[in-house]
Amino acid sequence: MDTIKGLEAPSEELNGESLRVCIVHARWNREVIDALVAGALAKLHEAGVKKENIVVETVPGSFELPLACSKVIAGSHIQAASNEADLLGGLSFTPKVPSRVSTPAPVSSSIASHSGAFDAVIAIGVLIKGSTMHFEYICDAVSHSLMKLQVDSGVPVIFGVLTVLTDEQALERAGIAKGADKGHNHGEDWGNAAVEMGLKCKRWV
Ligand code: DLZ
Repeated sequence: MDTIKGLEAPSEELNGESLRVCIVHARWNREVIDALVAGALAKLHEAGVKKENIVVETVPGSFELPLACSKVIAGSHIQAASNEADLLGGLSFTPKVPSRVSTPAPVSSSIASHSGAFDAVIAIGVLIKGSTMHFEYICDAVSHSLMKLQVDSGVPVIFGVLTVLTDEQALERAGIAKGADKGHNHGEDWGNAAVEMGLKCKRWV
């Protein structure tokens, strides 16, 4: 036996057609990020999550993920985008909100809160260790903050942050390694985890 590691499939079939999911991803190490986001999206679609109920937001680096996810969960990003449109001269703005959320369009800045807009959030980042302690600090801060956010908010926040020592490890975990063995795309697992946790947390309220 080579390894005992890995994720066993859930015992029930998971139908994500009622779910609204937000992916928030960093832009550092973009090649790997893009593969991971594509893997997560593929599994969301496969599970039946509707295209119009999936929102993708980006932030600069992994360090920004916890705050962005907390804003997305609170619905504040919709308000912010609306204000941005006002600042741009009142351009008509259609918010990126899943269609089941009752939001009039175009949005006005009177919208106070969209709490409950998403059933699950997937935070995706790629942290590759360098020669300083930067990596350790960010890994620690981000993982703790994302865990706290999901426990405090009750909304599943899927930990889609690769914390790896080398570029090769990052490529392998995104299924795009250079050799014959491409590795495994962990983004797919995160998509599946979002569907499973989104459904279970709806049931467990
Ligand atoms: C600064 C930095 C470094 C050195 N490395 C990474 C990385 O490997 N992955 C990542 O997502 N972000 C990195 N960042 C950027 C920080 O996450 C953050 O965006 C900046 O420190 C600004 O807050």
